[in-house]
Amino acid sequence: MLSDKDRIFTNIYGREDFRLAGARKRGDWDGTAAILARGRDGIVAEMKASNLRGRGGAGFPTGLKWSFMPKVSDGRPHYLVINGDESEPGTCKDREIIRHEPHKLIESALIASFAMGAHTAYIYIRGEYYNESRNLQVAIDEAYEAGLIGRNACGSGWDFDFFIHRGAGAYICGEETALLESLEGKKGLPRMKPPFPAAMGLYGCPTTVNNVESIAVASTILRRGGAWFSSFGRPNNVGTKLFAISGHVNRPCVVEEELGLPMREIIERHAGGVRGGWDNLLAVIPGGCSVPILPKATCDTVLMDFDALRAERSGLGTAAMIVMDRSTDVVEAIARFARFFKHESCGQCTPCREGTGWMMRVMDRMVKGRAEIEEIDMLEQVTRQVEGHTICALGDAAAWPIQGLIRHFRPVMEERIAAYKAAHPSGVKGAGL
Ligand code: L3W
Ligand code: SF4
Repeated sequence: MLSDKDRIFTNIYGREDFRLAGARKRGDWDGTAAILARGRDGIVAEMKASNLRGRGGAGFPTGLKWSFMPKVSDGRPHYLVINGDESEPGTCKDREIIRHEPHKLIESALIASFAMGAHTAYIYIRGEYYNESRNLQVAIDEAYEAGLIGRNACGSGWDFDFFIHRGAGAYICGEETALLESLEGKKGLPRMKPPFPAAMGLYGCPTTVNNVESIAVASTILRRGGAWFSSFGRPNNVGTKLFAISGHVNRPCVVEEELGLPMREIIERHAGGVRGGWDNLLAVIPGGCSVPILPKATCDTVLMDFDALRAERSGLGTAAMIVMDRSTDVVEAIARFARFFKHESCGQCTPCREGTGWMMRVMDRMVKGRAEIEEIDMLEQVTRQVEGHTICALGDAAAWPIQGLIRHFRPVMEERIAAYKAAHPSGVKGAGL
């Protein structure tokens, strides 16, 4: 359990002023020049020592990612790009940072950019986050006015500019290379990797793309030390983390906790427990709609971190916990995700473009039970054909929730098919794709 003194985002609920005066009271912009004076290598070393893993879904070590940026400039500018596209269903944590803690984000962006030799940072914000981007712009303007960013930021001798770019509503633009394309003014189509953005990113220049939360914790890590941050959680799964808890709980919320706590404890302590009590729980999707669902039996004991959830064949993802009680039609819930991924596929690669449509149509029939039992295995096989065979992770993300459904709720699907057959003894009507 995290105590208040160890919370990084002390204004996450917006109870205090988000502007510069309020931020300074909370400790932001305190000694920033001294942090910059530690030099690029010193900052990157501290971030590595913190063992922070990316908070956007993939969990890639942040300090290591920063170290990939070229040390010596070949004349191309370097860029930091902050991913605030936050479109993963269930995920609403970055929004709270942008609107209530914008100075923490701007200060951290300065430090991160300096550490990677970048004079410019862009934040790509989900288009619907209009009020959030307005708060952030207020904070950016204040920071320029106070000399904290801009020419000779914080008196450090480093020039630093920070720009907001608002997205236009495509989920795929949260994928880092699609985001870069969109930022360049093009259609948000993911690029093949490698080359990774550190070698060839925005406008073909060395770029680091980090999630909002990954960046926003940096100033506190640099102030309090990598060892402090890594003292929370378990080895390889350290630090504090924002969890977004939604669905059938008594008090949906975003809360900062340490990694590695039992899922049940987080839900009961912070979200007021499951509606109707823990025994009324059916399942939880622990990391946004891209990761496989977990049944109650697993939720009883599983820990909320990268490795524990991976061991259960799910994932931490964005740590957005979607809680479903026993009133949930779990087949319909996963079918809705299938519709979402079909809608959001950019259509660039065949397994995803065709596979998401195929999965959606079969899932729609599964909801009604209008299918053959053998089609459950066929559906599973289709997910395997999509997974790992696409340019970006959207294909995987479309496949995994269905795999989780079949793994844990196959009897529900079979019962539904049997019920439909019983109600339609003359045969399954309208089967087919
Ligand atoms: C240099 C190497 N850089 C990897 C970098 C790479 C990227 C990061 C992670 O997907 C996941 C996805 C969603 N040299 C490198 C290297 N990198 N190897 O490390 O890369 P990767 O490919 O493992 O993941 P990704 O493509 O960034 C992200 C999942 O997150 N997700 C949802 C995301 C939604 C949101 C949101 O709404 N905020 O984040 C949930 O699970 O499915 O698996 O930077 O360049 N050798
Ligand atoms: Fe586009 Fe899907 Fe291919 Fe990603 S996996 S590039 S979203 S078609």
